[in-house]
Amino acid sequence: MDQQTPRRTAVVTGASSGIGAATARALAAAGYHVFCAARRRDRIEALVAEIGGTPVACDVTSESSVAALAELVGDRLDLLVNNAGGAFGAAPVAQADSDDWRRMYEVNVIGLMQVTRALVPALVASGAGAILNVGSTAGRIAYEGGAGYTAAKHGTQVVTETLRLELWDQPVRVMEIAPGMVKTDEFALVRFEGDQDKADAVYAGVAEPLTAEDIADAITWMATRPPHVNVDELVIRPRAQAAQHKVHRV
Ligand code: 8X3
Repeated sequence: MDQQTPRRTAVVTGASSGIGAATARALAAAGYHVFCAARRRDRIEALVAEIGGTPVACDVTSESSVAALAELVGDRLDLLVNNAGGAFGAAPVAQADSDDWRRMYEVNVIGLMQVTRALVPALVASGAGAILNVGSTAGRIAYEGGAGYTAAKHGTQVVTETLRLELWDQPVRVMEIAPGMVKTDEFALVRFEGDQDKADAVYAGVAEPLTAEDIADAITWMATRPPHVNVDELVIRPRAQAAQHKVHRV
C-alpha cells in the first residue's frame, strides 16, 4: 500500500470474546488492521493469530493501561469501537451491591471515556475518524433487577450524545449501537457470577436470539458508511424481542 492510501486502522476494546471478538473478525475481513484490546492476553493473541492485527493487553479502567494503548496506536486512527463493558449482578435496588455498581460504572462509562479521551487526537488526525460505542437497549429502558446496568448503559448513551455535540466541528463521527438480546458465551454468565442455570434462563425458549456476529455485521456496516454519514444510534433486537419484557419463547 502506498502512503496516500494507508491501511485503515481500528481499535476494538473488549476484543477477547463475544461482540468484541466478532467485531474484530468482521473489521479485519473488511480490510482494517485491528488493534485487539482486552485484559486477557492469551485470548487476543489467539485472535490475532487468526485475523492479523495487533494484540494489546489493556484494562480500559486503568489510565496507564489506556495510555500504553494510545502509544501503540500512534498518531493516526480511523475507527474506535468502545465495546468493553458488562453487567455484574442483578439485585434489586433495595439489595444492590455497591461494588458491583461501581464496577459497572467504571467499565461502561469511565473506561469508555478514558479510551476515547486518549484516542480522539489520532481519530481527528485521520481526517475521517469514527467512534462507535456499544450501548444497549438497557440504556433506553428500565427493568427489575437491572438498575446498576441500566444506569451505566444510560450513561454510555448520554456520553455518546455529549461527545457528538462536542466534536461537531471535527472530522469524527460519533455513533452508538444499542443491542437487545444477544446470546454470547459470557454476558449472562458474568452477570450471574458463573451460574449457568440463571444464564441459560435469560435465553430459554428464544428460538433465535441475536448473535455476536449479527452485531459485528451491523457495526461494520455503520463504520464503513461514507465519512459524512453518521448513524447516530442503531437499536437492534432479535425478532422474538418486540420490547424488553415482551419476548416470544416457545
Ligand atoms: C444487554 C441487554 O436486555 O440484558 O445489553 O439488558 S439486556
